[in-house]
Amino acid sequence: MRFDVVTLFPDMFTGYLGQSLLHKAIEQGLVEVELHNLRDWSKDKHHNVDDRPFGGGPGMVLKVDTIVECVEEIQSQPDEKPHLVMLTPQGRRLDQRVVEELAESSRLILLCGRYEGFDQRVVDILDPDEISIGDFVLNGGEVAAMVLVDALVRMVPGVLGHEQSNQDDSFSRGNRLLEFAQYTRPRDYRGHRVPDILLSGDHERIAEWRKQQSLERTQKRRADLLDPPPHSQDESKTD
Ligand code: 6GU
Repeated sequence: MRFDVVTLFPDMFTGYLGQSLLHKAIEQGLVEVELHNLRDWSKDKHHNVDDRPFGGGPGMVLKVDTIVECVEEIQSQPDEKPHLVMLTPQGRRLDQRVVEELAESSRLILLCGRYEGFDQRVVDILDPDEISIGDFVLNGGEVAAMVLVDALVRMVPGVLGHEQSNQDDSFSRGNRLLEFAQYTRPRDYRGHRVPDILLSGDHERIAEWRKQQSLERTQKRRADLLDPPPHSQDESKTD
């Protein structure tokens, strides 16, 4: 899976890309991430990428020409046509279903916004898949893009090393339950003991107990997952 990330702050990604699971996936050639500094596509002598909004108002708007030309250049590479994603609070909300849908593309371009957002003509011309990671406001799309990359690389075969684990996770395909409680050694910490059943060696009863735990947790914390409203996000598709 290949990502082309368009951002004004490529350095925000380097720590994240250099660590742990993602670092390994990149080394193994399972994942490729190319960072593009939007400022490099600016044509004016001060390398400006933003300007004041027509009609007035606070903040700055990302200019249409820089972004369109940057994306067109990335799209002109001869491989498979990438799926273009724009990270914006105006987008459809990311959930595991959307992650699974996006994971079907082997190439994605991720556009990270800043300031008051993009000139509307970026959307009109490039028709990106606009994605938001939730109903709150971030300072820019970079952290949201990292969230998306993190969720997507888990879907790439070979990245996790133990494929069972992403099937078991809360929210994976068909599974809408929260995870059961996990324990490891010691068996007793300050009087907080590991439930006896987990030490019993009876795998059938353990599986039953875990299932029950998942259900109870979900009922208590996220009843909406058990009883989704009709015509919820699962049916809606915006593109
Ligand atoms: Cl993708 N961008 C920004 N700036 N804020 C957000 C977001 C994205 N998703 C939720 N809030």
